[in-house]
Order: sequence, then structure tokens, then C-alpha cells
Amino acid sequence: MSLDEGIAQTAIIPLEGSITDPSHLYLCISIWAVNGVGIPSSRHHSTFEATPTLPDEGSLVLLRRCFPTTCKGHCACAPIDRACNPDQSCTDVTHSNPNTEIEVLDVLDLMNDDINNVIDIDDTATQSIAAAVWRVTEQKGLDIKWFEWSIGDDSSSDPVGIFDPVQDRLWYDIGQNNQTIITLDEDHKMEKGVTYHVFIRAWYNPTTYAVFRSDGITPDITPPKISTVRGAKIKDLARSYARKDTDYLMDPNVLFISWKRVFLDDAMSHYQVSLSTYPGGEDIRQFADHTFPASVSSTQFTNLNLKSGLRYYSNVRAFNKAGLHTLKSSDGFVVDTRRPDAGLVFDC
Ligand SMILES: [Ca+2]
Ligand SMILES: [Ca+2]
Ligand SMILES: [Ca+2]
Ligand SMILES: [Ca+2]
Repeated sequence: MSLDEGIAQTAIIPLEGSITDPSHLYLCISIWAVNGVGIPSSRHHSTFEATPTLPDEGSLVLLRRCFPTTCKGHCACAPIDRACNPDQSCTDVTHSNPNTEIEVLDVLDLMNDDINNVIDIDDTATQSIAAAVWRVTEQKGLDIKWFEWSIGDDSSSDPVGIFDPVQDRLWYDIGQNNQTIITLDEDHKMEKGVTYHVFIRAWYNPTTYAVFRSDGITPDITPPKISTVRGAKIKDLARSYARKDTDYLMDPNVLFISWKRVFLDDAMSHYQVSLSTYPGGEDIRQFADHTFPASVSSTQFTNLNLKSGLRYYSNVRAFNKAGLHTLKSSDGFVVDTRRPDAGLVFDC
């Protein structure tokens, strides 16, 4: 039998204070792994007793004695999802909290640099990933020492609806981080149309906590639909007040575009408009430069200098709040700086 433990991974951790301070009996070390896309594993905790042997040297002895460190039985000796028997009762101050309070915001990803500029999302395109960040809103009473996260639906003030309170672990520790990304497997997916909250349990001391939760996200996995109502289409317009799509344009510099009642979605977010020489393209005007809120349904392009005889297409992308989009193009138009021959232009 080999006694080789394999490759030891080591790290040097600079300390901000003494670990042999008599007021801190034990040193807790948490280790977790983060994969290439930034998703962390569960945390493994160990408790050590620090014993100085010289003024600046000493040994850490792994504590194998089991004792609960919180009223919920958190302990360093239990297997990762288990607890020790608690020996104190808890004080849940969620509903009347004299201590520091936080707000929990739902986010699409954790790419935000500045916690103060984070905007909460209420819709998501995925049923298997949720993410949240949290920030202190009021500093008072006790400070928060550490956090745990969970996720649940709208039916309870406890995290139920995703995890099974009997079979599954409900709370996951995240230390002093202020963000988490939650990946759910096939058996724990969020249901479409149901609102889910990210729950954060903030611990003030070993027996006192409060539970905060985000205002929720609702998975919606269908992009905006296209209306089947007659006349609801992307219209190339020669004038701002025109109502009928045109298939020729006399002025090569100005085009009006309308997408009124073309797209349907309960949670429309915004539109992007482009102009191109083939349907769906953006070789004349780009989508990203022409973004409009959900309340807008027409726009104009000027200084176009379009070529006579070429066919152009107006294109509109409709985005919903889950970030999904649908593209629709007009049937196009030809620039013709001559007067049109009467009787040759049919259109509705
Ligand atoms: Ca919200
Ligand atoms: Ca939200
Ligand atoms: Ca037409
Ligand atoms: Ca047209």
C-alpha cells in the first residue's frame, strides 16, 4: 500500500493579526475549489488549535473533538452536508432586526465590478442558474460575521420549492463573500413562470441570525413572438406620418421604420434596429447603435446616401427581460431617385 498522498497543494496566507491571541482559541480554515468558469465547490472546514513554540513560530494541531459552533449545529468535524447536535437555541431576528441589514439583488452573472451599480433582474432565460449579490443597507447593532445561501419559491418565507428539506441540504455557507452563483441539476430546476428568491442567512453571532431574500426571478424561456395580425410587419416608410410599407424610396438619405405591434412579449425590454443590403444584416446601420426602450415603435435614419437601384432591408430585434430576442426584417425597398411609374407599385 502506498503512503504517498499525491501532490500537495500549498499556499501562504498573510495574516492581519495574531492567531495566538488568547481571545481566539481556535483557527478555522475553509478551503474550496473554483473551476474555470468561476463556479465554486462546497466549502471544507477544519479547526486548528494554534500553539506557539517560539515567539514567531508554532504548530497548528487539527482539532478532532466535535463541538457545535452555532445553534444550528455547524461544526468542522461533520461530513460536508451534516451538522453536529446543537447545544444552544437560536434567535431569529428576521422580522425585528436590531442588527446590520443587507439587500439581496438577483443578477444574470457575477461580472459586475461595482456593487453599487448592480441592477436587480426579475426575469431570466435559464431554469438552472441563479446568481445574487448582496450589500449592506443599514449598519447597526451587531455586524454580520458570515453568510449562507439558499433558494426557494414564493410559497414560504423558508427556502422551499427547489431543495427537499428532508433529503437535501438547504443552506450552503459562503463565508464572508457577498455574491453567489447557484447551479441547479436536472432534479432541482426552477419551473417556468414561478418566482424564485435567493435566500441569504446572515449570522451575527453563534446564536443570532436573520434571513434576507431577493425580490425574485421568474424563468421565461421563450423569446418574443411575432404577431400574426394582418398588417403587423416591419415597415419601410418614406415619411414619418406614412402608414403603408414602401418598396421604393426616392430620397436616398432618409428612411423611417416602424415596428408597431409586430412583437409580443409580457416582459419586453428593448428594441434594436439596423439597415442592411440583405435581410437581418447590419452593413449600413448597426443594431448596437440604435437601441430603443420598449415604449418606442418607430425611428428614422438620416444621412444614409443609399445607392440607387440597390435593395435594402430594415431589421428589428425585440429583446425581452430574460435577454432573449427575435429578429424580423422588412420586405425591403429599392432606392429609385426617378419618379415611380404609375401603376407599377403595389403594396399594402
Ligand atoms: Ca426587482
Ligand atoms: Ca429580482
Ligand atoms: Ca412591401
Ligand atoms: Ca418594403
